[in-house]
Amino acid sequence: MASVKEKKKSKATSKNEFSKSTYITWYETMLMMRKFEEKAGQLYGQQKIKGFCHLYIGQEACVAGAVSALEEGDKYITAYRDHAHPIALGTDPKRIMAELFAKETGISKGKGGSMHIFDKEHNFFGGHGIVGGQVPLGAGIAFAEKYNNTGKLCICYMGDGAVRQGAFHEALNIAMTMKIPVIFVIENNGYAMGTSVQRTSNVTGLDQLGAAYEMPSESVDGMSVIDVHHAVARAAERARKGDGPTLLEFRTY
Ligand SMILES: Cc1ncc(C[n+]2csc(CCOP(=O)(O)OP(=O)(O)O)c2C)c(N)n1
Ligand SMILES: [Mg+2]
Repeated sequence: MASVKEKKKSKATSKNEFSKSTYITWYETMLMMRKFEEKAGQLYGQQKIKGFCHLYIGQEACVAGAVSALEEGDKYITAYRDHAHPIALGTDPKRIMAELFAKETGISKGKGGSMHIFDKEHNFFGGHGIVGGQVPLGAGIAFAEKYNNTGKLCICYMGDGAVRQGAFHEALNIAMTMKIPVIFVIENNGYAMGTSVQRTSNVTGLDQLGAAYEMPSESVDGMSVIDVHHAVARAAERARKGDGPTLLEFRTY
């Protein structure tokens, strides 16, 4: 299976207009993610995969639509729900599966397991088990791109649980102040383990959290690969122009 990146030949000409190959690539990539996760879930249930194993079933469009909207060389970082991102970026799924089995042939040499998939060659910087831990790291990676004048950006994913961490707010503040080329993506799947978004804050529309920093923010249908693509493309354009970060809430499940 070719990655979204390899097959990305045509750009959107206008809203909701994509080439046949883009639709097919989205479909193939999301299907590969789904099949990979179904198999991982089955093997975890059989206790053949040890440790933790967080699946991405249902959230596939959040990654597929972003990869198609970004450029080669842009960086990706996420939390522990991290099997799908490298699949879309072109990592051999066999090396991800080998990692789940703690094999030396795994993409993190078998030392990381499910929560710590890394593939620098494909611009994937993990795979982080500490909720919110990757948010300042994502801002830092993006800062390096700005400092080195590469024209590239970093897209930093997190769950809805991460936005209640102080590090999230610190990262947003410094990123907006320094106009760092980072796209913060909150995958709002309604729950942080068993705790619903409503139980953790008075503010449940998570795109509103950008307002304190005057950060451009949008709430997006994360179940629509097309909406995700357009939102990420808009954010990327801002980042590359030097206008700094964007906060995107992807509503997903
Ligand atoms: C700092 C920290 N506190 C607590 C935990 C335990 N923990 C693991 S997953 C999780 C919930 C995170 O939910 P969310 O960010 O919404 O991600 P989702 O699993 O929904 O993708 C928590 C609290 C942790 N890993 N790190
Ligand atoms: Mg969540």
